[in-house]
Amino acid sequence: MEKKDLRCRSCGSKRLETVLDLGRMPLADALLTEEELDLPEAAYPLEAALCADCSLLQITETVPPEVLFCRKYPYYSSFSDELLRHSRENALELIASRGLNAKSLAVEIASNDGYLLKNFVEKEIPCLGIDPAEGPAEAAEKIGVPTICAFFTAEFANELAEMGKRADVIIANNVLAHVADVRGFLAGIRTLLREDGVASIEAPYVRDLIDNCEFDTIYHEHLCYFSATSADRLLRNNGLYLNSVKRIPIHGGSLRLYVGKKDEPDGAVRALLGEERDRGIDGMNYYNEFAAKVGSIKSGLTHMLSMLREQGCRIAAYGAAAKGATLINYAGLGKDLIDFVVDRNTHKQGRFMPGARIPISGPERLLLEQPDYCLILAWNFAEEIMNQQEEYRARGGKFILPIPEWKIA
Ligand code: JHZ
Repeated sequence: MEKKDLRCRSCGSKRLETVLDLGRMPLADALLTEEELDLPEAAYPLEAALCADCSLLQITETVPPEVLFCRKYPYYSSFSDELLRHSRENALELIASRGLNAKSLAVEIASNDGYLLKNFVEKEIPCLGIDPAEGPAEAAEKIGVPTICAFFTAEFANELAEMGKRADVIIANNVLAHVADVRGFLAGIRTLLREDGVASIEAPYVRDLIDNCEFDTIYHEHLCYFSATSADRLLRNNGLYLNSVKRIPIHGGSLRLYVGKKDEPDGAVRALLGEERDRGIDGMNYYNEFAAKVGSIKSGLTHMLSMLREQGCRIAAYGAAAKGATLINYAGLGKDLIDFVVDRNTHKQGRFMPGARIPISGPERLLLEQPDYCLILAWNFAEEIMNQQEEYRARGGKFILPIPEWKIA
């Protein structure tokens, strides 16, 4: 059904069809302080819709970016060893393949706490991070990663270009999908990128989202959910080209898009576009069963946790992740079912999950209290988490994975 006044974020079409409606949800990273527990909490509609013209899956609500990403943004990339490893490989591959040296410039948009650019600093390759979140940007500066605390926009790119800056490589991981003015963002990349430069862009892959029912990765920060097809169309319409692509496992399955100013697609791009065409990823049929599957994850999970509770079990959760906020709030998992959440990120500890208001502690609490079960909300890092928590398991603790359907790990 056509949605009044709503237009596709990529192509401007009005033909948006609802794929999943999660109702009103709090902001996933708006972790509460103790004082805020007495105050009302904002909630916004969270609905994903498919564009019948360019096939981009997107949410319909746009929360102002200043509300989402600036003050008190609690996400710091460096708390996952796996992400650090992944990012180092990303950096080293770009350095080698592009022959970067002391005369080059690498720019990262959404550079967070310097988790990736520190590899360029180590190799003495000039780099610049850009990130609007004050805390993470300060942390990056502290470890020697030059960082400007700002949103990356077309205007901002013009200012950098006027200062004589041109990038050989632009890295934009987990940010394209977050940007409301996506066309301005891409115009900025065009301005800043050298003629023969490459932009390396990572974004969660909509195919993994649908096939593995990763519905909890839908939250207000994530405006778009890309396929190679929808990304290719968006880029082309903005004077940039998808020239190579990789499927990568990070964050439950992502795409790494290699983008340039000339139209030179390689075999990997042609193959993936072909696969997506064969699967019908640009049509509503691909998304038809998704909402029903999400509904059954919700009922299965709440039923199982309620049964455990009735048996007198203590249940905790691991990972105060943004996706965790979607999962617990959509499934209605409150303090009555989950006693506490643990997270290594010290900026999240002492705060409370939005909506459900479950307290967040350091991971040591698992061994101190030894709950019978621990639901892994950051399931994308399940292996890393379970390896760290061998002692909890050795003492009889059990991990539960919530998706694509709950299982005891
Ligand atoms: P994590 C993030 O989403 C951030 P989130 C952002 N919203 C985005 O776009 C996506 O990624 C792609 C903790 N942890 O990264 C750290 C431990 O405590 O899966 C994090 O708080 N111990 C911008 O927030 C959380 O879990 C560990 O051993 O959904 C993981 O959050 C590990 C590995 C992680 O994503």
